[in-house]
Amino acid sequence: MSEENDKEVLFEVTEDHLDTGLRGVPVGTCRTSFVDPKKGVHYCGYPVGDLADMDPEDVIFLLFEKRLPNRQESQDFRHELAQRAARLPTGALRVLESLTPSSGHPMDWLSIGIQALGVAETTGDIRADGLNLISRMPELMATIFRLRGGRGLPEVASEPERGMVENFVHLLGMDGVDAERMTRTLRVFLVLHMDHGGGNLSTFTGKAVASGWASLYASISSAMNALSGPLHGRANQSCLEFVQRIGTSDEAEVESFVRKELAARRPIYGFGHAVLRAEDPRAAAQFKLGEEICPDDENFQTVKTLRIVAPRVLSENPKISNPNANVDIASGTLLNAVGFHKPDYYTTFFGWARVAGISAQILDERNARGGRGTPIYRPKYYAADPTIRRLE
Ligand code: AMX
Repeated sequence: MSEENDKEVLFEVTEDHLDTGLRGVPVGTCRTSFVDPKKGVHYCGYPVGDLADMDPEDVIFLLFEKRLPNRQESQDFRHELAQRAARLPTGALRVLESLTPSSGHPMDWLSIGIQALGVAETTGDIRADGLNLISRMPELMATIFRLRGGRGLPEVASEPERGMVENFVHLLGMDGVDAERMTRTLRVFLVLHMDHGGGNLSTFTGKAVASGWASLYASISSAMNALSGPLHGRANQSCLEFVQRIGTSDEAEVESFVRKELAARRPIYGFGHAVLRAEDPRAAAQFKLGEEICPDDENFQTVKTLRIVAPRVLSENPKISNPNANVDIASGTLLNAVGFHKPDYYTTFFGWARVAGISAQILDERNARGGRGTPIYRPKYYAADPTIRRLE
């Protein structure tokens, strides 16, 4: 405790913290989730691994209400989401249809789609806007997948009462896939990716934009742009590409590949983390799911070997704070195994999941200070020239 004001000193900011992307500098509190460096992310106190097999709708309820629903509440909430899932407004569809199918990254489409929905549907009530957007995501996602693939708008009517993931798979209308396996994989993927504390770039960006009282849609669209970067959400796309380049599950060959990549100063995708200091429980949950849905898949065999080999090799470098598997190690492999063969779409699933967590966090910040909301974000920047700094 400092003697002056009886407040606990959480962190001493020194000059070394400047220009480090706010690394580790505390800036707020988060009610939806926290990340324990050893045990990973917890949603409202629940370790994420314990939630992995739950209905995504129940986990969304948890993030908004800070408790799990009982059976009746669960049914009511699913019904509420289904009611909110009116057909996408024509204006938003026209915006997406006007884009050239093969152009841009799918994350650009997602961000544009959310912004276009906001043009048509913003009410200004953050809770209602958040739940409306969450409920429209299955159709928005399926529309983006289909239009980009040159397959036109969904050919079947939206059936939101099926459940969010079930409706997405239904609207996607992909031939030759096992819809049950696809649904199972996406349900777990969504739950595992919904939230990760307040300071990750996309969440922080969404909340920063929202703090100026921008609309929920504008804030989430901004968050999706933040997520689209290769150092952030787009790493899950790189991971599968990396695994496919390895092309073997032989331990000695995988080790030799890892050593060559490190010698060439390239990252070992799927390993390391800015905050976690042990294997990410979200990685463990996906390995468990892989054993269930695709135990013989070649890429899955490779990531299983990588999980053994890479931490051993990365540990040789004392600079690497966490040599263990992160969330991205197996997600691309699983998505590919159930029929999503284009890695550039993987980050949109991450984005879909995060819409829930970021919306819930924006709502919490808007309700803070007795309803006045968290003040507009305004961190301090010093002049780069230290002589001017001294004059301040
Ligand atoms: N492969 C190669 N080098 C690695 C590494 C890895 N998996 N993990 C860490 N390092 C290197 C860093 O690049 C850094 O090198 P530098 O000093 O030359 O800049 C050094 O080890 C120390 O890094 P760190 O403090 O342990 O981690 P960080 O916070 O700087 O970086 C991360 C974290 C995730 C960017 C890094 O571990 C990495 O690049 N991993 C591979 C890419 C990946 O899987 N990304 C997905 C992360 C999960 C997510 O957020 N989606």
